[in-house]
Amino acid sequence: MAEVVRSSESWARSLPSENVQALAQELGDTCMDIPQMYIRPELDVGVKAICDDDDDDDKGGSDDKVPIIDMNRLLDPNFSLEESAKLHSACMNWGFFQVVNHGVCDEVIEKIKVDLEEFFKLPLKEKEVFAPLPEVLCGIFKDHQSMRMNYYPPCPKANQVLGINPHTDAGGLTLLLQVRDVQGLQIKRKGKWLPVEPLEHALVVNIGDALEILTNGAYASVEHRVMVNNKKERLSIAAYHSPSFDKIIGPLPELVQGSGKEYYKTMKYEKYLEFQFLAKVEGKNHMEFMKLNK
Ligand SMILES: O=C(O)CCC(=O)C(=O)O
Repeated sequence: MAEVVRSSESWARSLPSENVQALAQELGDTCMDIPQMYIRPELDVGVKAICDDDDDDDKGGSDDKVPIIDMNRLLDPNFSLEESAKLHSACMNWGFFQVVNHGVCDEVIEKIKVDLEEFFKLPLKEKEVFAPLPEVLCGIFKDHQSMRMNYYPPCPKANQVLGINPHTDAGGLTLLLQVRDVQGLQIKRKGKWLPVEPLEHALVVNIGDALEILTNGAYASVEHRVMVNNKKERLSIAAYHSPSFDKIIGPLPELVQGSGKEYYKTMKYEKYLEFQFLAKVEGKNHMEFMKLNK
């Protein structure tokens, strides 16, 4: 149930919700008549809604925390080996990590957050002006960087709706800024959904399908979804770094050497996106067609 302002393809499929912010305002605090398309009955079973007044009981121990990578340590000769190993392990075993001391100064991060909040306060008509941007941006962003701004309204029936369905990102790397201290992003780990706690000034990074394919499966693109909060609105901004459409993606020969096996097909990224787009959105199922059973 996210309102999404995107600058490129909508591979992280959210529900068709062009003006969910307006809808939420219309429904008011009680949200009694949430349209059926937003209700996910399966969520009622065994999934806890994210409540603003939750205590910390559910946050899990340090084993259940998404790894934090410190760029200062990565660049410091005294610590770089240790931190690189941590990064490598995060990419292999988690597919997600949070980066701190990344070099983007706090003022810039704060400004982005304020701008995003201001943006979502604009009347719908003004926001819509940004809708035709995709084509324009596609031409400009030759290397296929794209951006998406997400708005998740609060919903008292938070255990019945999803902000974004379980999915993986199609591209290489995604960088995400969680605006405000509102938890919502969850990753699938060992069969369970694990929250990615917002960390001040940190950027969340995750591996996309293209990188999993290029690394012959060494690095994993991990299923994630977004829950809405029962009281607070949540905002996020994601920057996707993806191959150009005409680039060929397949296991890199250097990375195949070790196992001697290619675990994924090789094809144009554009073709991959076509398959991905047509596949039924169910977490990571769409990757099956890319796998080679050797
Ligand atoms: O809003 C978030 O935290 C995550 C958004 C997301 O998964 C996406 O844009 O692909």
